[in-house]
Amino acid sequence: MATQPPKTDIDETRMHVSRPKKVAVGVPAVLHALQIANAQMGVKRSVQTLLRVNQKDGFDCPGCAWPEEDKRHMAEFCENGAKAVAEEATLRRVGPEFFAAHSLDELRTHDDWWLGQQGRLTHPMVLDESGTHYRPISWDDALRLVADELKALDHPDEAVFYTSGRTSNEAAFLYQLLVRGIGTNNLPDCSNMCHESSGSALTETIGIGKGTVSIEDVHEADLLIVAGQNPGTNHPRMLSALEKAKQRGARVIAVNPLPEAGLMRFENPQTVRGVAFGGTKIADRFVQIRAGGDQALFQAIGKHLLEAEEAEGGVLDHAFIAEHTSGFDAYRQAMTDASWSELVKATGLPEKTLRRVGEEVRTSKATIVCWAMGLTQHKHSVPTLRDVVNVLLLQGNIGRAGAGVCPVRGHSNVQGDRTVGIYEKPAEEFLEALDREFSFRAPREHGFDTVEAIRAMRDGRVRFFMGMGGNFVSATPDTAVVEAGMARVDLTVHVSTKLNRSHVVTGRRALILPTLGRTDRDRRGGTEQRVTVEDSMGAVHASRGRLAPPSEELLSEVALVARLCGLVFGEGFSPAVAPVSHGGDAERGLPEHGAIEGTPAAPAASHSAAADSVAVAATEPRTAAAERHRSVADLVDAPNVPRADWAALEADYALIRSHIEHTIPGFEDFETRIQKGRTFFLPNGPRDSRRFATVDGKARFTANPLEYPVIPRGRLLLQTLRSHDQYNTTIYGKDDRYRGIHDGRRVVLVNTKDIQALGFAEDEIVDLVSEWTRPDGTIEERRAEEFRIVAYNTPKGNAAAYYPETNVLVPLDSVADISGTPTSKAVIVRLEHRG
Ligand SMILES: Nc1nc2c(c(=O)[nH]1)N[C@H]1C(S)=C(S)[C@@H](COP(=O)(O)OP(=O)(O)OC[C@H]3O[C@@H](n4cnc5c(=O)[nH]c(N)nc54)[C@H](O)[C@@H]3O)O[C@H]1N2
Ligand SMILES: Nc1nc2c(c(=O)[nH]1)N[C@H]1C(S)=C(S)[C@@H](COP(=O)(O)OP(=O)(O)OC[C@H]3O[C@@H](n4cnc5c(=O)[nH]c(N)nc54)[C@H](O)[C@@H]3O)O[C@H]1N2
Ligand SMILES: [Mo]
Repeated sequence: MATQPPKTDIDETRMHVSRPKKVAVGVPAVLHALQIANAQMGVKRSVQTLLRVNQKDGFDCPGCAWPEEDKRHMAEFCENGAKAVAEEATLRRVGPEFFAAHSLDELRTHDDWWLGQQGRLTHPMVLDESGTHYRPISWDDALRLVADELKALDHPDEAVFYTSGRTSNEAAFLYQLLVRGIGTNNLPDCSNMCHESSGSALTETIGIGKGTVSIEDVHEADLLIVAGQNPGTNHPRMLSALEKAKQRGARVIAVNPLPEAGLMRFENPQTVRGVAFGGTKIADRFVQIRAGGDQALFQAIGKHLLEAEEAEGGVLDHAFIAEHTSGFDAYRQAMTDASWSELVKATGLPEKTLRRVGEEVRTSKATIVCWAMGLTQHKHSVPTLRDVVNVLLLQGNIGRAGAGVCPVRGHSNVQGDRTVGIYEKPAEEFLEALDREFSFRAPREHGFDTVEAIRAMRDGRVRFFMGMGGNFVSATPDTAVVEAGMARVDLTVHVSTKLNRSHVVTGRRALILPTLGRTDRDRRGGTEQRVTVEDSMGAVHASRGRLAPPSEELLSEVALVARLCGLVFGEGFSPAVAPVSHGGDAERGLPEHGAIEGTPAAPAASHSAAADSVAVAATEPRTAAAERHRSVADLVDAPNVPRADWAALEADYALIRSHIEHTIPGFEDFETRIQKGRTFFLPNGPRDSRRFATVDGKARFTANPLEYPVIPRGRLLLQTLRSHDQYNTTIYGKDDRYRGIHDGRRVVLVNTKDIQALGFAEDEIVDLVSEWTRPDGTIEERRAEEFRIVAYNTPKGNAAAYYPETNVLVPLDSVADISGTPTSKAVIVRLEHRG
């Protein structure tokens, strides 16, 4: 199936540009959010819903993963949280009549904005082979179709199960159990495209793939470096925390190629000060770095600190370095050898500026580094983040108040999903705990991450694809390759709340399974169920939707997966059934609960084993590999399937939480600890007690060769980023207010000098052509048509355009070393005049 790229449903001819904003949020933001909310759900439902966001016993905001403040405001919502809620709580509906009226061919011509605007999905729908339209199907038949397809596979690895980070802990835990019960670890997730580089670098250097700070630490920090992140748009509530820190005297340094509005000045709509006095200046220093120059910046800081120590002493935390770290000498040597001229070239910043930043770090009593996609989506992201850790270790800035690493997560439960087992490279300890709890043997061989899954689809090695949320087709790199790969799959299944491109670019047959969202009331087994989520700082709390669901037809994600488990693994099993022999796990000595930490990479890894079994792909025992060379039908007939009372789990999610409690350390007394809207923290070795579960039990300094992008003459380095009116592939509207872009998205932001030097004109409509140099030296080209050039304040050589329109330009094989994350912030492009 050759699909055409969708036409733009936005009238780009109305596009206009104004001066970028210097202030973020404030009253206009609240009004804009309310307008969108009212249009989607009417005034009454808007008020009802928005008052419940992030309140105790309310629902967790489906916006971002930034934690709640302890004392919640009556209306603790931000503009973009409100938009996320409105998008889900909309009163618009997409039912069988919609699909009867719109053929698949027609739907394919629409973009994700138009598709999303149609409303909430209400009925399970099926697309038959060669069908022109989706038609309704009963839940029983739909789930039977999935189960039969799974049982018919020749090998479990022919199935791929994607997860996006909105899925609750309960649903995610059952889902990974379904997948491992079938016999594969093919569990790619959105994290593979997002913070995977953070997980890789942190697990290896500090022994946990998560951040080490709490919200109180942010308030107490002396210096906060916010690098590669646009919180004014993507984590607006973070601005309140930064504001609070500043009121206590903290300094903030923004490191970014773009002067993002939220980082410059922030009006807090929840305080009188914000509204009346023109807001708080957030960044005391704006470091306008060349994209990809961050490793050099952190090396420069490290070099400066070491030089200052040499000159006058008193800079380093010698006791911490001696007691808790390894590798210091090699790192010091590498920084001695680093050349200032190279660091200047890589960052595009004068040595004086680099030293000033170094001085800020030197004089800070407690430093936190926050980051997001600007640091994780580069080829050298993992070494960049190792160098971030190096700088913090020098002054003992990990595991004490007001200091630490703070990777700011994206999706509201992406971190929780990892904790409960959504990971293609699970730790042995986690699998052993699963084996024991569910009386089966989980597969040991590692599965596909997102990019590997696409390669397998492209090569015809995938027959079944299931997406638990998300929009795989639009969110992944190299859209043309993904679309062709999807078309080769026998059955594609999407569990979704809203229509998106993944429903219209499908396998030979396709299912849409509509589901409840965070805001929807979830009644099962006669009671209202709640689910749990984990925020970016490792705090777990319950979330309970309150709105009448869009249709009586909807199953929750939990119910849907529980029923699939029942169908695939056979009904009638109950926990009382005598466990089958599964290789003497008892003798192998499972880890003690509570004695170990959960990390997203190693949900149940012991101290000594975490790093080698997680950060580095462990080789699997041959016996396990041999075991896998059985068809799924064999596996299901044989006793090696997880055992649980699936119907009971569907009727009472507390039973799922009890399984989580038994398998994943840190969830003791799970049920009691989430009562009454309470939050609890998962164990975090570095933060709690400076314990580092690395290969040598120390926080590890690393010596990393300097890397940075080299931009060929006449080319630009394109970063693909989010506008203010979108949530990933969900497009709320056509404006990027803070950057001054209105009524359009097909823009490319370019430095004025580059526009001239390259022979183009402002406002000219151009094509973007990406150039990817294959390992053999030949160049591959990819094209995205019709983008308007906007002159913008970005370093020379750097450009920016929105995702997902530009995903066609990101080559599948252009991934970060070690983490495999697509390099969405570093695409070499040239501009081309049109005809
Ligand atoms: N409203 C809203 N909220 C969201 C999302 C959304 O789409 N909309 N998405 C959610 C998700 S899944 C995620 S992961 C987060 C994403 O949150 P962000 O990471 O803030 O998202 P991006 O738009 O990708 O912005 C990347 C930022 O990094 C900067 N940058 C790019 N390259 C470099 C570089 O090389 N160095 C430095 N120092 N900076 C660089 C860009 O200029 C930009 O400011 O937000 C989450 N929250
Ligand atoms: N070029 C480029 N590509 C990128 C990025 C980039 O910066 N540049 N960023 C990457 C990042 S950080 C991420 S996280 C990924 C995001 O990738 P995804 O998570 O796959 O994409 P989303 O757009 O967040 O998914 C939106 C869809 O999720 C469904 N949905 C929403 N809520 C729910 C729910 O509660 N349950 C279920 N079952 N479905 C729901 C809706 O149907 C909606 O259409 O994209 C990545 N891709
Ligand atoms: Mo993300």
